[in-house]
Amino acid sequence: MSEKLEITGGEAIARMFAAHEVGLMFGMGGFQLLPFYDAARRLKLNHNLINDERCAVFAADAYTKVSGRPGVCDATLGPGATNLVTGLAEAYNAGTAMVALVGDSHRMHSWKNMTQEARQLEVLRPVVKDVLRVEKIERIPELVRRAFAIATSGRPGPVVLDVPEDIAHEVHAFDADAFYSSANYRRAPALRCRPASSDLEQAASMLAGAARPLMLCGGGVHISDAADTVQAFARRFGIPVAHTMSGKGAIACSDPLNAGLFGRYSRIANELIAKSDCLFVVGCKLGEVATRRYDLLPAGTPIIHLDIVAEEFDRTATPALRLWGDVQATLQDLEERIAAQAGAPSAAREDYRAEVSQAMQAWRESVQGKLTAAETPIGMARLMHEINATLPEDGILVADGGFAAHWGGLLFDTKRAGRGFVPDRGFASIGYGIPGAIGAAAAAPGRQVVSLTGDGGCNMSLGELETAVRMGLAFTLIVVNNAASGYIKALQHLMYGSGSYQSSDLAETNYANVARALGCNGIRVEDPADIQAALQTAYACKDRPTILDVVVTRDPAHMLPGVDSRAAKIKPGDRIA
Ligand SMILES: Cc1ncc(C[n+]2csc(CCOP(=O)(O)OP(=O)(O)O)c2C)c(N)n1
Ligand SMILES: [Mg+2]
Repeated sequence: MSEKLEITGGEAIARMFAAHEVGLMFGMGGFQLLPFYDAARRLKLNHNLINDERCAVFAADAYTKVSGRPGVCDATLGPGATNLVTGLAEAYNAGTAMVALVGDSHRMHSWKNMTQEARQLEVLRPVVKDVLRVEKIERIPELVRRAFAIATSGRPGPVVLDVPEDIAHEVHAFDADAFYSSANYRRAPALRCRPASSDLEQAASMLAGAARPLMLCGGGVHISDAADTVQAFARRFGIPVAHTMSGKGAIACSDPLNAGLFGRYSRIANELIAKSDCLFVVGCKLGEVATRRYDLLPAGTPIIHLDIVAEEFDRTATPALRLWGDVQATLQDLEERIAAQAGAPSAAREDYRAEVSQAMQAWRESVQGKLTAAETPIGMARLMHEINATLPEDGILVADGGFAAHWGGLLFDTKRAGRGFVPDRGFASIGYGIPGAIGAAAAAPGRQVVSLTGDGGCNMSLGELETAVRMGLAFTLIVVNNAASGYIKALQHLMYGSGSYQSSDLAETNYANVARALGCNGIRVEDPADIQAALQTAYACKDRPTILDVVVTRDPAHMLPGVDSRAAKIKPGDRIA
């Protein structure tokens, strides 16, 4: 008979988290989960107080995206639980593996106006992959294992583990050997599946026979940890790679086969899509931004769609062929089949490859003036150019949900394959920049983490700078200071005309001063010639965040990376406003 452990439900949860080798946890306590917190202290788990539960989820989301390990966060019942909603919706839509522990009311008193009580599971249910409620204390090991299994399998996602107060506080004699985990479920993806053999054969012949194939990569490439595979595949067969914001890094942006961002904003990719004779959509849901409101993919061009979720097929485009499988496993199989059918057809595409890298070169030359502009206020293109010039190969750029992500998606250049760009495109909430930087920096000690946020997004999560200081995390937060809810102001400018702005101005704020008051370094940058030195100072700091308050244009006619297709027609030359 196995040894018995007489412990609380809260401690059993903590022991199961330890068994899953969870790294960092973020949360805010309440009475219900106190036994879990006490066990986390005694077991020396890396648990950190966050100031807003939404930010706990954002931090866990970035942690997962950078580390590949499922993020863990927790909240108390009621307002703690409901504060999780926006973050969980992000993780759900983005396919981020995560377990969210949530306290709930004592079952002896539920629905008697218990303090903070709400129908929280009904609120959380639509924004998570699954909700597991613990009704029997002895089932804690089984249900925590189940939570990690669901979170890391198929398309990964967040799972809520709901624990009533009486379960968390009760003591039970557990079998000591109940506290184990399966190695598969400690990382995502837990398992890899492949399309049918006949579908792989057909895909191989379609790709081998195409003169101008083009890969359109989404965030699924990174969820599958498949960037190196995509890059090797593209190089072997001479297939250019365009990407969404989440898919940036599917291939190094510096690679000659990189065609850059496609969709609402694009360098050369949208033109390549128009001329392609076979589009290979890889781990991409083909949503609104990727398809420029569903008008980007030409009706007659055959599409091969590869995704782990079969329900994504035929949602916004009708593929000629559906490949239902994991990106990494499928590309590996496909590589063998194409090679077997056609040898290495990359030589036949020499002209096509040269055309793509020449088009990218021509694009660079056409925007060179913007990239190196000495104007003040500072141009966004110049700022992005300086980030590209200074961030090391293994650096990470986090981007907030506003147009920071669009500018970053369009102009940031990763120097190697992999998730070097971490935007929150699942839900595109503003307020991700600071908690995203916390999660990324905690997941990647020793790597430079830069986060690009608007002033509005910064205001939303400012309290988490205290969290970062307390944790001793070093990252660079660039506040794009335009004293405005800029994206909104720019759209108002486009749609209603100059001067027709409503509720889109922010107060002039010096974020360098704000940062210093919170114990961070703060540097205000008004002259583009000072950006590099400020970035180097920030990179050199190893024990706290450095905030660069970068003063950019207040002119709403010049805020967007291009003309937003929802508000006006895109004209040639509009790519960088
Ligand atoms: C939670 C949330 N509310 C509203 C929006 C709509 N929105 C998109 S961009 C934007 C402007 C945000 O301002 P700021 O963070 O300063 O970025 P800027 O566009 O000025 O660079 C807003 C409000 C959103 N994305 N998320
Ligand atoms: Mg702003």
